[in-house]
Amino acid sequence: MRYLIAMVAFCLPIASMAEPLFNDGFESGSLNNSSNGVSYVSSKNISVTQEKAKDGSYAMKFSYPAAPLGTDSFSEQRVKYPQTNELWIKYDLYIPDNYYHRMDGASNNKFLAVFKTDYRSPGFQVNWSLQPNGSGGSSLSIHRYHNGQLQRAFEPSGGANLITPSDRGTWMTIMAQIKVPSSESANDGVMKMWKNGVLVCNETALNMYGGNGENYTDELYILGWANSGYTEATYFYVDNLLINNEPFVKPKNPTDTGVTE
Ligand SMILES: [Ca+2]
Repeated sequence: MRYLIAMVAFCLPIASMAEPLFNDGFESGSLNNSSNGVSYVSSKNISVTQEKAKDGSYAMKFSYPAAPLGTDSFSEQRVKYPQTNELWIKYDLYIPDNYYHRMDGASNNKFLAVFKTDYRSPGFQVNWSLQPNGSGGSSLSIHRYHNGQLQRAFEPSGGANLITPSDRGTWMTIMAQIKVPSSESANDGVMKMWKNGVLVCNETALNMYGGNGENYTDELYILGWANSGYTEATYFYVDNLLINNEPFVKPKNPTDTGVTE
């Protein structure tokens, strides 16, 4: 009997692949891809290029022009999607071989923002930012609003070394889960992030209520404003962008996290 159970378990699929709402490897050579109500809506210093790709021939390029000390740089891609309380995003990110996060006054740089369209307050709005670590690399920090009030930013446990010298000139896989809190008084908002399958942010008790009628998300942007600016022109690439409103791999039972990396 035990043997039979083992055989049955062996034959069952470990996990079923959920077809995501959106899956773009940029092989069309453009940002015209759209599916299930997900599409690109605003680009700043963005192109689709064959200069680098994680897979295939094309990837999305983020171009930050060189900026003298005291000035900022900007490159950002926005994506809109149907209104949801929970968002999953996954992408491969190429860290430039000349990546150097300088300290220059306000030096926090946007990394990934998730919000309710029109990016105002009140309205659901959270982001992960990068803080300079003093040696050219970057740590993570969490920013969020609760009912229109900006909350104290902090570094999540595990987020100290998101980008290190050894990441320069390499691809990393970023995955994130964002879940809005269930009510104004509930501290159950979720912001999780994985780098190469390792949790670098595991916040599951956040107050980040969007406001009455505003407690959902329907837009995000990747990278964005760099308050530090970059001394040299700095180019990131993104490939294999996946967006969904549930885990990318459905768990085989409710106790699994749905994360198999
Ligand atoms: Ca590609």
